[in-house]
Amino acid sequence: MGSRLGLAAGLIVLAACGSSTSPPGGGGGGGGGGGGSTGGHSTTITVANNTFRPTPDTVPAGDVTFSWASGGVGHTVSWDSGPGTLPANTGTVTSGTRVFTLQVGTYLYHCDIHAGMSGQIVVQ
Ligand SMILES: [Cu+2]
Repeated sequence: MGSRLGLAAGLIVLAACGSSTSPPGGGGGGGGGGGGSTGGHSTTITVANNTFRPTPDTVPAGDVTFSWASGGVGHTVSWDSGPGTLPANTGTVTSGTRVFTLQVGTYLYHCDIHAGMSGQIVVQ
């Protein structure tokens, strides 16, 4: 009997845990809102140490912002392939943002400094 009560209590705890869904992510850019601008496509890709996030990423055609969050460590965004004329490479950047206007297609890019630091953007 006692064990049966214990089991029931355990189930209740489990259910309580499962129902508390914490929102993923957080942090990051402040969402726009207001103004109701149509077609204001904007996506931010974070350049951290040895990784681009998120990658691969699927975005609407338009501006994509790369935001450096690497603590002053330099990284580049160097384009490997994509539709049309590729955007200019950034050279070494340590902070701030760079904005690229991308057209529909798949872009591949990498960091010149760190082997294996690469990314993909699918523009739809
Ligand atoms: Cu890098």
